Amino acid sequence: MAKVNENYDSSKIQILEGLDPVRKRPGMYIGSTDERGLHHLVTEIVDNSVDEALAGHCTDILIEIQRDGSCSVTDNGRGIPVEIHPKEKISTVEVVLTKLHAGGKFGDGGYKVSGGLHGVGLSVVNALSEWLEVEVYRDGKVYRQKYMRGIPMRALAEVGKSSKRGTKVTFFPDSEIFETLDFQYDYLRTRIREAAYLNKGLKLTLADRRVGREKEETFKFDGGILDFVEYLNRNKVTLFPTAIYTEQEYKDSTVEIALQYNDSFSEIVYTYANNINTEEGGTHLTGFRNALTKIINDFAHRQNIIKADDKLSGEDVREGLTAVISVKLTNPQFEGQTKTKLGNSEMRAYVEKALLEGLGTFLEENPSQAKELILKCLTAQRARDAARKARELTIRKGILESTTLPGKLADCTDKDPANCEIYIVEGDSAGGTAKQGRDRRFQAILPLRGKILNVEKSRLAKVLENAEIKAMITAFGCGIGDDFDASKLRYSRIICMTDADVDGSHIRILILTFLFRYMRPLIENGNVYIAQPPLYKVTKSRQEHYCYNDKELNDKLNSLGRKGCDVQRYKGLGEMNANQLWETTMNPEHRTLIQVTMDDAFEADQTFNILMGDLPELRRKFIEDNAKLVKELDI
Ligand code: 28F
Repeated sequence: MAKVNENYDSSKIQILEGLDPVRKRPGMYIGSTDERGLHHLVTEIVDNSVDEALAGHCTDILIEIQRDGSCSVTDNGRGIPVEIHPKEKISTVEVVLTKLHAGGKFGDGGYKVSGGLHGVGLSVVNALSEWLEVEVYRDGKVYRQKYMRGIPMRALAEVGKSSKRGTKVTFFPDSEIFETLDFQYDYLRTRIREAAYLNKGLKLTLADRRVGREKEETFKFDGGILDFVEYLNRNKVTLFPTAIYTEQEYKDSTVEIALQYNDSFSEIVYTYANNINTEEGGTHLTGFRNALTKIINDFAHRQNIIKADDKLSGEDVREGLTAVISVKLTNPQFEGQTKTKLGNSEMRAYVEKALLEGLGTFLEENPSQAKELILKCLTAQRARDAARKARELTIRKGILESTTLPGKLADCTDKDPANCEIYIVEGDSAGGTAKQGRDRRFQAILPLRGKILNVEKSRLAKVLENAEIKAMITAFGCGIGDDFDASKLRYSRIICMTDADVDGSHIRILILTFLFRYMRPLIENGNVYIAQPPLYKVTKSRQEHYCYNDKELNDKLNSLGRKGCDVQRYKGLGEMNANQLWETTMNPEHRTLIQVTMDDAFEADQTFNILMGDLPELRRKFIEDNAKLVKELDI
């Protein structure tokens, strides 16, 4: 466990400044003021409680979305100290809640944080809340203080007695700052579950207390990231029944690694530093990759499974790998575009040592499984060589560099990608209607005739033989996989337009799986959308009204009065004529598009895997359980 500075006392907090800058430029502190920024407030507070757990003083954290729309976080830690700050002459609680301060709990001075978006602490949340109430349970007493937009209404006061210990913060986000105040249970659920995996044994409970949305779940994983890896692989066929796990301490750092191979062709490696998702990787990831390749090759050579002059590549040893690397250190250096790349050079060696300890021992102690792993890597190497040859010999000459656009594509006249969009339309009839209804200046149409290939279970060479896939690659113009070049993308928006039925959802999932596996930056950059055709048409006295979900239908029927209303339920795009399709689904003035986001990539990955994987009983169950969700799936 990283050594947290135990005798950190309030005088050590270096007061930087008041909270005015936070309200002036909130994006500087929480990234944005949209839904992500709103939820960042919650994760900021939870991070404080997790820090208390890291320090060994907290075992339970409760997160509640209250009926009034406020959010509470309660921990059973030591409770924020209440004594009066020697210099500031206010309680330490008020210092923590009203001053932007440096000196997080990891080490002296250096923020424990990643790029300034993490660990900005309670004061930023306070500044951006219409109101915030803090309760401290400490020394048998209860203390309380209330704030409005970061301004204390009165000094911290003792309000009662209690044998409990800990801190509770309740806040109501400021509608002057945030575009939405509606907390999303599922968004918080993903983050809270992740925190439970990353802090083994820590119990986190999420409860939604809003009327009609009541729900409560508790997350506690005694296996920590070992459980995380097995969860990530839960819908996959794995090489070994349990994940390999190792935890090592070096000086004042902790390294945890969990890994498990599955039979897919993709690699999922999540890395964290002090519980922050280092999406841009860094020295811990480099160390892991170097060591993995070295350990597997050394073992394969020692066992004479591969010739001395032969070498498995990094890609070969990572095919089908699911791994989580979590390091905790006192002075993390975060670099990169979004400050989520770990820069500490010592972590490369620490992770290499930890993996050698963990995986090296496993291979020595389980020779038959080790041999299976080496053979799997050899298969990958051969397949990669075959794909490379195929690509070099034929395909490279073919679609990847071909300039002729697919025949089925009805291109737009504008050639500036920034203005243009392409609709991927299911079926020729809807494709024909879309071609008629569109605005040809900036809207291109690519009808997909057959089912596109399930890329989840196919190697690259096969994927590139599929006509529908080839058409998309050529039409988009940006290449795939390692050849992907976003600057060559011919459209700024790629819009999936499929029927609203389960078939349509399946086609959409196939398209999104292909994009997720072979053109992931399109999703990361927000280029991918899902069109929202209307579900109903309500006609009354020759007036046509379109409704996009059941709630809109009810509201429309109530406002029109149900008498004399004719309601048509759309089964597919083919039931609309060109003008209706334009007005309801393609006209930028009226249409609604869902942007496909990657907030929790591994959720998306899991969903793809359930639907695309080769555990049919699981796919059937998922669709049965989630038919509604699958229909409206917004990855
Ligand atoms: C719901 C959010 O914020 N929990 C927290 C603590 C505990 C201590 C602390 C926090 C040390 C002196 C600066 C207590 N006793 N939950 C939380 N729990 N902050 S925030 O100390 C703050 C620093 O002032 C704490 C001894 N050491 C630390």
